[in-house]
Amino acid sequence: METTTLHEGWTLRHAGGEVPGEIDGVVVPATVPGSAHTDLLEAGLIPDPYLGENETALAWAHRADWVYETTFTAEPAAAGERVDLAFDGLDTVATIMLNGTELGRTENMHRRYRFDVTALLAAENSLTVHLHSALARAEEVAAEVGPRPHSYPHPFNAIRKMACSFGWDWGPDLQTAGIWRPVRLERWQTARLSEVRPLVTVGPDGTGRAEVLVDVETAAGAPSSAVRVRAALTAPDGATRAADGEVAVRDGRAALVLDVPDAELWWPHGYGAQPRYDLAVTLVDGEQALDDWSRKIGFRNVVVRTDPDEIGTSFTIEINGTPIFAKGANWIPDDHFLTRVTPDRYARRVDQAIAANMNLLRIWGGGVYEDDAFYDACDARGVLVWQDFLLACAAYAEDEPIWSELEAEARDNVVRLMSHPSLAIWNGGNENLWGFMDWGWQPELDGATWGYGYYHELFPQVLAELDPTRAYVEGSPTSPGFAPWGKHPNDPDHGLKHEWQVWNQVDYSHYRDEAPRFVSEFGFQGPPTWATLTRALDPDDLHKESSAFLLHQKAPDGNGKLDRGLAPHLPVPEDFTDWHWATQLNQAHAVRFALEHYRSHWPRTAGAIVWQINDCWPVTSWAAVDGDERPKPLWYAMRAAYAPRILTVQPRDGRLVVAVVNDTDQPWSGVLSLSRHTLDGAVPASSDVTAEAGPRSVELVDVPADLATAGDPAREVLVAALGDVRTVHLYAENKDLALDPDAVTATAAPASGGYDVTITATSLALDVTVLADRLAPDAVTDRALDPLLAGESVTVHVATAAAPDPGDLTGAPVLRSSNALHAAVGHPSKL
Ligand code: BMA
Repeated sequence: METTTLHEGWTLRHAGGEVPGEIDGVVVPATVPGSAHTDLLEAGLIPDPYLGENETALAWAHRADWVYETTFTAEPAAAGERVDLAFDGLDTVATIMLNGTELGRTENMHRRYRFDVTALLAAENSLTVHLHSALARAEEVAAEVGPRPHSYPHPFNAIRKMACSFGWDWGPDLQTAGIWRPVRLERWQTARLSEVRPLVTVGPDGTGRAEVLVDVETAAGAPSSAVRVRAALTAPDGATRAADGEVAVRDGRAALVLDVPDAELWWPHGYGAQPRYDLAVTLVDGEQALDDWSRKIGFRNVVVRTDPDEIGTSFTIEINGTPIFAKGANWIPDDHFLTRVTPDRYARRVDQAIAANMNLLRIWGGGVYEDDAFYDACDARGVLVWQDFLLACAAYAEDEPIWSELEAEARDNVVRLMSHPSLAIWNGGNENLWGFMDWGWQPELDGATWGYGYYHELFPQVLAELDPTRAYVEGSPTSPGFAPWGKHPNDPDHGLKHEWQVWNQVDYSHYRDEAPRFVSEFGFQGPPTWATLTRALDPDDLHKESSAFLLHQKAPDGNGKLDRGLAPHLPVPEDFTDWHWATQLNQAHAVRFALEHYRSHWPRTAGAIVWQINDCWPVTSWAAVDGDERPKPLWYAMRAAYAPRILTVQPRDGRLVVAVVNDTDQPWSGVLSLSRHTLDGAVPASSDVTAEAGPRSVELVDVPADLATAGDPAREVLVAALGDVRTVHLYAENKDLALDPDAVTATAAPASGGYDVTITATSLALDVTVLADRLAPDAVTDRALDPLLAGESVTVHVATAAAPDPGDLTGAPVLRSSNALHAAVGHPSKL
């Protein structure tokens, strides 16, 4: 097999649809892989779609058609040689022409395509890809098959293009068009490996088993009897041969089994290491190698336990027989312009997940099946991947052309991704079962298909046939055994729950109303970091009612929900700078509140997947890491709440308890010290109790009566400490505390790679944070949201290559705490 990428010499030309004068008939150099938007941006013909109100100004692009064109030289096919033109991704409605002959038409960005061009290839070749408006095609298909209910204005459910291309409650309405994944020529003789499927499991005795199933495509007329498949596994040390084998290809297929006694097992982060074996597969004809394929695999078993119990039905992920508390976040495309997401960018995001103590990312169904680089990053670091099939927040027609596209896409991606040990769960889609039950679709559907056939039949059949080693769930949320008009898909006692009452309707304290079995979505909004916000908005637009700010706040009544969510908990400031900090902080508090509650209910609650880890542009959203890759205060709160060992004070059955949450393999025992502290450091009551939480378990320790309530809830906090883990529990809402607005003093000095800011509290200070990105856009701190008791200090390291004035790191608006918000509004106790 000889491969030549075709990424050079491309141009982009406008080919239809009403566009502004400067775009009409334009021809610009094009980047492949890429998109029309990024090419036009590069050519200086459109403004940056992510800034100000440019998104609105670019709405014309929804209906534009484009032509990508290149020429290339090639050797015409030799006798017996086959030449294929392979596209890994076309976005979306494409007509492909080689030397004036139409090769095919496509309308699914989630599939790979391959065309036999043996007879067409010449010395000089011209390749064109005509891209038609995906929105126009979606509208056409919707009219043909009959409209189906969907969220948001455009019928994204009628076309196999990333749903959030059409706008979402955190994403811009910019429909890209382009050749979004690599394109190449492949020349081969006799035969090639068309599909390699490793089924990787672990036997009861610890033997690792890789069953390698191979499909071979044979060039027309070529004999296949001498063609054989060899497979070899190299141990994680990179040198030792772990197993090998060789078999003949019969009827285009070959299967062999590689057994590795006492295999080193792959584990999620926090449970063990991530050893990976190199699997190399070679197709040979006698001694001549025809084609090869290699991937890193990992030995592990994945099961999701959905067992009836006295509460309802569990949903617990087990890896290698060990039940896991899933500490997760939902993943959306990391840049709306997908081709900007490099392997390094994926790695940075997955590193942030690991650094925040996560062990799972869920790829949400309105996005894409990501590049292999994403799953590689998760394989190497031990992040379990839960992959949605790409259907979200809509009813999907089960008619043609949609059914066949979904089947082809499912087959293609199940096979493409199955070598990755991190891939644990396939899921039918996002909120489509729930939408059918509760979102008023049924009168509109009037008996028409809505997608159940995909979730209940097609996807499980495809997985049973191609990759039965992963868990499958019909939808998120769902209750195991869900059937339309049967069990409600969002029942907290059965299977998966999306908790969206909080944020949309009720205060975050209501997270405690339920102890769901597994929460696969919940979250709370906050604005992006200041550096990201100010990159996107002009200074004049830096207030929450500006039309530019509101274009970057897509949630219905988003600001209203932010303000209503803030008022019960923190002082509500008028000034925008203070409001920005307060709403970021409230986001962090809300999610931490939920996570500590959920973790305290392990093993009843067996997972939490925060909506959402990342953003795809600068926007106010639920994300922990904003669109410019900067961690928001929420990220630090998640890191704390997902720490292997936490203490959290919770009401439980009318008592106050300390939940000693131990997500490690060692028991966690010792003297749990409990004390009431006044704001200025006196300790009116304290008590020591013995605590012992077994491995991977939670112990609830009653708080003695004289510590369960405060003498003065506005002036005291409860401090619980076990070993080096401590938590500070408030007896009253933060807004009702008599916090001293001037409780902290700080000094800053240059330190390796940046600055150290040492902050000291004269009386209780909460949520001490250095918002260093306000001074230097590259600045990141190693900690945030620290509580300091009277007299305590903390040193925050600010990593930056810039040289801000150290004095600016020691005061507002950079050095922040929740005390500062009391200063901003003037606390009642001070009036
Ligand atoms: C759920 C998700 C997303 C959405 C989020 C926030 O519906 O599945 O569709 O962005 O809530 O509203």
